[in-house]
Amino acid sequence: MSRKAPDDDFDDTGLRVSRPKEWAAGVPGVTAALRQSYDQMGVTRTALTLLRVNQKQGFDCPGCAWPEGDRRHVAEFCENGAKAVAEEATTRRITREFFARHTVAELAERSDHWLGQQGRLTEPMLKRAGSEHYEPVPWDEAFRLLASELTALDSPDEAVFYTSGRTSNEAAFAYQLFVRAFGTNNLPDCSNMCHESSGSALSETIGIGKGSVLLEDLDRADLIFVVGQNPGTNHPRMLSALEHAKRAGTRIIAVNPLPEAGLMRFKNPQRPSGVAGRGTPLADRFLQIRLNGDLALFQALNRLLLESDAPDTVDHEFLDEHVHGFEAFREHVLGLDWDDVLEATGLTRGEIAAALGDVLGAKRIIVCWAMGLTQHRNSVPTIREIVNFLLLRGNIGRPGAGVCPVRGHSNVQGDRTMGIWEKPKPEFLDALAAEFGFEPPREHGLDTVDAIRAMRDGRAKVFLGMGGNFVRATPDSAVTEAALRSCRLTAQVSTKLNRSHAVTGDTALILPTLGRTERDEQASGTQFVSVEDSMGMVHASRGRLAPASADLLSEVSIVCRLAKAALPGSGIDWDAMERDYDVIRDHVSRVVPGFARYNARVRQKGGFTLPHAPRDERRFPTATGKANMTVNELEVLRVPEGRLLLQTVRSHDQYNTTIYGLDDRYRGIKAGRRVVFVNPDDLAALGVDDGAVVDLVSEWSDGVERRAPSFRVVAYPTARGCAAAYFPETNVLVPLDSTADVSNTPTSKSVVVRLESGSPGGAGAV
Ligand SMILES: Nc1nc2c(c(=O)[nH]1)N[C@H]1C(S)=C(S)[C@@H](COP(=O)(O)OP(=O)(O)OC[C@H]3O[C@@H](n4cnc5c(=O)[nH]c(N)nc54)[C@H](O)[C@@H]3O)O[C@H]1N2
Ligand SMILES: Nc1nc2c(c(=O)[nH]1)N[C@H]1C(S)=C(S)[C@@H](COP(=O)(O)OP(=O)(O)OC[C@H]3O[C@@H](n4cnc5c(=O)[nH]c(N)nc54)[C@H](O)[C@@H]3O)O[C@H]1N2
Ligand SMILES: [Mo]
Repeated sequence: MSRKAPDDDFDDTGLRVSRPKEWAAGVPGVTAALRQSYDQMGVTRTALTLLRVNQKQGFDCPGCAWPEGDRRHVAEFCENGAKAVAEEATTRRITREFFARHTVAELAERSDHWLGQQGRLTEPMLKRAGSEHYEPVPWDEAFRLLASELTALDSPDEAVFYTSGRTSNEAAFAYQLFVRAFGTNNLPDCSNMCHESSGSALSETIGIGKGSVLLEDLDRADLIFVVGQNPGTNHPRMLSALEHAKRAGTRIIAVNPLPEAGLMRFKNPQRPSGVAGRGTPLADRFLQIRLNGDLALFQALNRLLLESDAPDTVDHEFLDEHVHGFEAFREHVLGLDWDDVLEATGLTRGEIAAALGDVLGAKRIIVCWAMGLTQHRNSVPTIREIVNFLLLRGNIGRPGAGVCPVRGHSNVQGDRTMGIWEKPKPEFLDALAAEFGFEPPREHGLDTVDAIRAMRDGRAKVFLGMGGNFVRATPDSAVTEAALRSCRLTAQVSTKLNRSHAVTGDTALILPTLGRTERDEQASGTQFVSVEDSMGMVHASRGRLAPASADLLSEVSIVCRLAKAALPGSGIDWDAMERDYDVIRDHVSRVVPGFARYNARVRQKGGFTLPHAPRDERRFPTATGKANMTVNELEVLRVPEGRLLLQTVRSHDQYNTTIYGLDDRYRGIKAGRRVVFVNPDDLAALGVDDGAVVDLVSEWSDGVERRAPSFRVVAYPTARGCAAAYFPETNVLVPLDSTADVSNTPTSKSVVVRLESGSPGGAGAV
């Protein structure tokens, strides 16, 4: 099944490949960001806007969820944060004439890059059933239409309410309240594709699905593992924190199939030495692991720790007092097969022994991770094994130690805290019921993968997206697109145009909204919103720019007005919430634990930190009342002869499905995205030349052929047997049913592929 990909994705006539970089940031980083910002917003607006990023009276950077801490520089932004801001604060506009010029079908043929470059959406638009164009629609009519489609459903469970992680706490709380008052828990979110595996593993083992370290802990750690993460591109401000920690004496081990530039050396653009010198080497040790090898690595370290006769390798006092399941874990790990470990990791015993040396020399250890760990079938067991590793030496619940899942979207963690979750806890629903006087649905709702299945099978008929780009972020693009197209109505609350506006149900709505950078005026005055970062810090975000158009509504307004139209008798005062966001925060303070006096505390300098029982008091609110050690079976992921294990990653010039540009500077790619990185020895073994053009064909047990045509092969120092290519172009290769055990996250980092020679249609294995 070959699918024509959108036009200029294929236009890689200018594609140039050069040697990958060995360091990140520094002057090229800053100039690249400023060039992009000038292009999008002009010089004055650039200066005014970037000076407000992450400042105490400014707005929260929409780039990532890394915390700000107290070390804010005058210009606390990074290259990629600046690009995210420029993308939103652009002066380009999409008007009704644009939609009159382009049919919806034509927009569906355009690339993600082209769609994003058209500018900000400016007024609500409607595509009527049978029509080929979007046309302007007044807000009231849009809400009436959406409300009437929702209330006409046979059951509230036939509607799907998606959320992406840029939504503020205030909007998220109001949104989930509306959805539950409407009568369903169908609240899938981007987290289902992102850190769901972390949440699942951590809730079971330590009793809370969030990381247990604060920024200052990084400086206190003796050893930090950075596993399955590319911070140079995706969390650049984390590099400053790592550099700071290194100067305080911390060692760093990077675990990754790719020698990512940011993990190797860092030139801090905010210090003179970073501009001129060679920068700071970051990783003291680089373990070039095979994709999916991390469970084996940490299990091997655990076995070596248990067998070591060095003094105090295991913290028995901590285990006795706080941990359940040590004996079963011990027995299992001692039976670990070394051949399996070496095959799964691709590492030597010597490399693992050397890492053990670092571990034994460290009293305090932090493990950081991101998508390299969460998007595999065995992600939950892998993260559970990391928890075992930390518990063994008492490394949770004391300074300088702990788990650090590094979140993606800037408020993805806050959205969950506010109740955006298809599996809400009974205590949360009880509190909601008490506060608002209605009985919320108790049955769990659909997550992202199950929502696609439900739409595909006709069990869900209306889709509303609160931000994000559902069609493009999800796996199995052909299946997902068909699922969306079979809906009666699809509606998107968005700042920018994307493919989810072009792959629609019979009727479609675009509901344009304010971004983080913009002033939010309501009847009671100028509003601010709040967000929670990756480390559980909550703080205010104030937009200052004039809105991109006078006809935009805030996300809160959109939710409240829709709720009024759809639920006229709900008895909930939506007007009060819209008028003054303090009213929403007062509700939150009574419903969500940790938010007492929300309005007062969010106005304090720097905001406030949410409680975290394991971190604050070594208390583990799990089913056993203790931290749980677990038994995790190691199953080596064996790839058939002649096949490679493909991971789908981000380039340096994209934000998820938003493509800023066609370069991936650190990996040496210019002016093209259809590239596949393969180890030169694998190319030799497969008989494929560097620079050849191949189709990527994924192999999965359902026998369906999934093909991504025309990728240029780039010989690259990735681990043997592994390949990498960019998403979303490769989402077509990820089978919908290939998901992580327990968390149901698509396995975007382990897709078995073969390379076939030739371009679209491809012929013959090479
Ligand atoms: N500029 C920018 N910033 C972003 C984003 C963006 O797109 N652009 N996206 C945001 C979001 S939503 C998220 S979730 C984060 C994502 O942040 P990352 O997780 O850093 O993003 P990926 O590009 O998916 O990179 C995955 C990394 O894990 C490695 N890896 C893959 N598989 C394995 C494995 O099996 N084992 C190990 N040890 N390593 C592995 C890859 O080589 C790569 O370095 O970034 C956030 N920040
Ligand atoms: N193959 C593969 N697939 C993946 C991944 C992968 O690594 N590999 N990563 C997964 C991950 S980690 C994630 S988080 C998901 C991301 O999935 P999503 O969050 O759904 O996707 P984004 O690309 O971040 O969404 C971009 C759109 O959000 C809208 N937007 C931006 N800012 C705002 C705002 O302030 N308000 C509103 N209402 N809209 C806004 C814009 O219209 C923009 O086009 O993708 C997942 N998909
Ligand atoms: Mo993410």
